[in-house]
Amino acid sequence: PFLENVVKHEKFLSGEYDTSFIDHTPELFLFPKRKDRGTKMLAYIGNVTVNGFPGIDKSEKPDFGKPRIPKVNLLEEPPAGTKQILDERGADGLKEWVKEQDDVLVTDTTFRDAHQSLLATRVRTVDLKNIADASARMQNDLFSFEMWGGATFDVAYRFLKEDPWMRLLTLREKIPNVMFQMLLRASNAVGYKNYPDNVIQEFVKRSAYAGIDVFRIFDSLNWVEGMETAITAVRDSGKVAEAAICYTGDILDPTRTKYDTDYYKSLAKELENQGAHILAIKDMAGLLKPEAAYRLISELKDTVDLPIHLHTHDTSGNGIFQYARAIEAGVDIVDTALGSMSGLTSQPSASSLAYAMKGNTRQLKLDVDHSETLSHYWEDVRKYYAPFESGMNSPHSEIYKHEMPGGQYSNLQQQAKAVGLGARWEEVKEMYARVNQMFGDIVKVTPSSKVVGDMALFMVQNDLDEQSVIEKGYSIDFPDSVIELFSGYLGQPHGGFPEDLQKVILKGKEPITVRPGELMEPVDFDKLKEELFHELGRPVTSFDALAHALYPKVFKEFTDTAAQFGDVSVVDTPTFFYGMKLNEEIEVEIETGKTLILKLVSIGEARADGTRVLYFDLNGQQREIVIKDES
Ligand code: 3PY
Ligand code: ZN
Repeated sequence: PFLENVVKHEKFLSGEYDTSFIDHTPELFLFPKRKDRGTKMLAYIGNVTVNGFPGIDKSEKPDFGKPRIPKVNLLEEPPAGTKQILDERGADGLKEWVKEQDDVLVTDTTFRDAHQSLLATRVRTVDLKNIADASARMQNDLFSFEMWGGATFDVAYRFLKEDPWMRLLTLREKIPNVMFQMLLRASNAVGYKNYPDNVIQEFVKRSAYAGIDVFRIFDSLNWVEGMETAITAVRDSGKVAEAAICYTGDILDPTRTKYDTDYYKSLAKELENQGAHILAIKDMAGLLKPEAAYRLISELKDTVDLPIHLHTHDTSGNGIFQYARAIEAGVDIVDTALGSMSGLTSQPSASSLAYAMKGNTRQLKLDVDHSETLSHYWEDVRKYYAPFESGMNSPHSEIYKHEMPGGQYSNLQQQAKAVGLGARWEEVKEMYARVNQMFGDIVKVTPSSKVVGDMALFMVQNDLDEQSVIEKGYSIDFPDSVIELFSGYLGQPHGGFPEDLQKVILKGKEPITVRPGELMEPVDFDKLKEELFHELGRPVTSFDALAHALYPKVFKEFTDTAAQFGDVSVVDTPTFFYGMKLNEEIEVEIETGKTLILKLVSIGEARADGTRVLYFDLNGQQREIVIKDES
């Protein structure tokens, strides 16, 4: 436990320690109460075996077989890649290097947006870790792995009961050669509301330190003022500030004048002036039609002197066509996913795009054979997450009408099910488009998209339409997120809020028009750590304090689960979701070199008090675990 405390200590992790570290760090001698990790693990497994996993219909554990992990030589270091270029030349040097490339560079989103968009963000660290050695060696020519941020942070704590910082540290250790990229929601960090400036600064500093190289920063209303703090913090940390324009509307439609090419050009110029190293076009819903991509990228190339990184979602099925036209127009970097995790609400397939570009002057910087081999692993692993699939199995051109971000589709569908609207999903989607118009046609991306989604669910549930919202508005208790948006707490939309709607939502309260961060008290991190230290009875890292500052309730629930069940991130995914079958034997590596061998021997009858006794073999010794049967 002492060594564990040392390696987990933030001074040790940050490299800010010297020979007096041990003498001056008394908390290193604070050992957690002697916990029996084996018993806690059995309690977790016993509980899922008897009661199932939330959100998954309880069923016998399917037989998934072993996923295909390509063999690589671990004795050989992964070949040098973009991470080394960044470390040697700095962010400006990296930017120049990108500009010099003739090939189209590729970001692989399999570790983040692909599963956020296809599998409700549920992919667990253990499944990323198991393929990381191979990915480092077989995808060494990527521009970056997008592997963190967006919804992954919150979902890790909330649903997977694992620590996202550990995900970052674990993958960084295994993939030292390719840049790591995250999605940062500017002043909303990885949350759904604005935070005080010092939370954003601290978050960027710690993420950079823990392994993030490229920060894609966007504001959910394209409000540049809301992006300044984050861009500056990234620049100060020496990392790559990739400032994003969120694409909405349709520049090809002369009747949709609100978001025209000039609007995007002036945004791009502002972001360049803010100090962006790279400009991202974030087509979060996949609305950028191929010809629009060609025109937009061509115009932006003439407007700014920055590399351009294009991100889309393939919901309409037009993703490859879009990228091909963008490549002709000179785009520098595109986002793709490995074949088996691509398409539909996810990114276009890397290998399909590479084949589609054969014979063109510009080629993708990508090893197609390696991508295909790695795709087999994800084909196998994706099956574990089948209960979180959205059910969409063909391209949906209706996306051009409802404009729902790919990353939101499967998540909002889960939300709809949770409030009993699963069967009315078609109505919810249609209402989503109507709410957008009601809100004045806003940019829809987290968190503004979540507000539109919340309002759509609310209106379907309460049988409301545009007219009744205005007429009965004063007596309606609007969802909190809607009140926050219209109060100005997510920033200012292009063109302002519709006034009549704002009045009924705010019911006399004055909205703000300044940057919300200006009005918020900074978080006192030292005090917070001290409080958490007493509450949790264990050493508290800056990572913990940040998680608490972002989502106090979710973090508290996470620490409660960890106290009850230990670190559940180490258990394999089928067991995590389904528990164990009778007489099944599994192995769980609870730390490097320390493995538990578990067998479920029998499950007792339910007793009068509603409990059951489960008998396990744990490393050859019999253990009894009492589980409350919730059925
Ligand atoms: C996120 O913010 O999580 C997104 O993926 C937005 O597209
Ligand atoms: Zn996306």
